[in-house]
Amino acid sequence: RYTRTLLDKGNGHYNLMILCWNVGQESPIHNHPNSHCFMKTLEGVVHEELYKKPDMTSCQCSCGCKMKKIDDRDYAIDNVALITDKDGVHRVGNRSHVDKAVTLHLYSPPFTTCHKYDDDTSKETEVPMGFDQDFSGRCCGTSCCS
Ligand code: 2CO
Ligand code: FE2
Repeated sequence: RYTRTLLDKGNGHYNLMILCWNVGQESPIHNHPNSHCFMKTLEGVVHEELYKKPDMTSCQCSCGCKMKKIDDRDYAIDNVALITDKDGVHRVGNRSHVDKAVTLHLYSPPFTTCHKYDDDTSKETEVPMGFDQDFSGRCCGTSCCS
């Protein structure tokens, strides 16, 4: 799966992180609870699919209904995306078979769990958002960013 590296905790106001996407890697469909998610592509191209949850009152199947795709876009180097739960939920991935991708993410306020959504049933599951590396306590120049 893609890796998440924490760069800065913004005194508790935001999390700034780098995500690295190997060829073909993608996230599940997920939300960003009560937060603003800014994403900038630093290397490669990432693809975003934007979804809404289906209207469960008109869902005919007792096992649930498919997530509704409402948009689909590529973000090349320096392109910036913004998503909140009001806009929908999304899946992000690197569709290249050749090139890796690197993205910079700012989440304000920070969050530690999100929900993922099953493509076919829209079933929601809470998942912890872990980091593979945490550089937020590193010294930068003469001061330490704790
Ligand atoms: N939100 C996902 C994460 O922090 C990455 S997709 O872009 O928001 O792992
Ligand atoms: Fe996301």
